Amino acid sequence: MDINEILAQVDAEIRDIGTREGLEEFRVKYLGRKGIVAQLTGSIPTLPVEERGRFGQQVNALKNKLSCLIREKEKSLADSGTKAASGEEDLGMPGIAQELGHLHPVTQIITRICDIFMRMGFAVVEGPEIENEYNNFTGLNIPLEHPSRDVFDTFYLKGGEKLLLRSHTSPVQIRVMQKQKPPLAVVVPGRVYRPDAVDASHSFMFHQIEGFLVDKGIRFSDLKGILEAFARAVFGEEIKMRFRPHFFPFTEPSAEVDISCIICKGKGCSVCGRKGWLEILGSGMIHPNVFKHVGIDPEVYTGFAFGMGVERIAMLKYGINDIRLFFENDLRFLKQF
Ligand code: 2U9
Repeated sequence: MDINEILAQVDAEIRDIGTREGLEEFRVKYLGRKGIVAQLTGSIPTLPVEERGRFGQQVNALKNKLSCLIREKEKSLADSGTKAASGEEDLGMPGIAQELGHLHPVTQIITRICDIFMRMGFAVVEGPEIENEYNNFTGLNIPLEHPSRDVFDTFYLKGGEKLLLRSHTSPVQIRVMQKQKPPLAVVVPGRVYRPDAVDASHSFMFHQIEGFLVDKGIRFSDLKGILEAFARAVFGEEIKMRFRPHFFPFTEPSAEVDISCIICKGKGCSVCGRKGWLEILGSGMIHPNVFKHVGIDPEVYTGFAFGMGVERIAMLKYGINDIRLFFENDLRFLKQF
């Protein structure tokens, strides 16, 4: 076996190897116990004495060269394996998917509730969050020194004109009634502001949906029918409803509306505070003074109005116990809707 031929042949042979298994075969062929290098070494004693030294050096050189080639090949095979694993060169790997977002749960509920009322013939109207005192208070039969102003207290803006952040969406109803004459059926979604300390059930900003319907001959029974259809669409056909007398300055008579507890079906549990009922909204017949403020004759027209907190509806529907979750932008919460 000519050692120079072998030296020339190993370069070409190792270049064509593409797998670890192939490299191992190559190693065994040359450096194995019965491999070519072992055979060459074993042939040394058969050579004439004067050739043995030079031949032995050549065998050693071959051995070193093979070890070097094998080490380099091992490294290059490992590198290409890592690249494939990291996706750098694996063209068959799927791309990195862009995560799809979705609407905020409060926006989803607003859309759903507005849809329910639109199907019953209501229009959806929005209005400004910065309001004047007349639209937020006086026009709604909440006079300047009246104690009921406290309930609807809000944040005031600096400046000469008394501007404020609306504490309910009712000013939009005033704006609508000033511009348009009955018959009117409108729902108003939007942000409202109250100077409340933040806790599990209070926030200085939350969302309301208020609605009103004005025409000749509108009665409390119309209010009951519309609200019952609404509550059944949101909470299910099997719920019961009750109207409790209440006071609001802008409606008379007024009522708070409860549904039978969606958890215990009215038997009493920790969610409904053992009462069996959950308060979902406030309502009533629009006060004659409100009609007078907007130039609608209360002797000719009557109407009902209602209002609800959107976060409260969402909390009841989905069993959420802390309003702050809606505003913290924690994706672990938001992704559930
Ligand atoms: C006009 C006339 C009457 C809107 C109404 C309520 C009752 C009510 C609260 C529910 C929970 C607000 O979010 S909440 O704190 N709202 O109870 N709102 S009647 O009555 C109106 C509105 C506009 C012109």
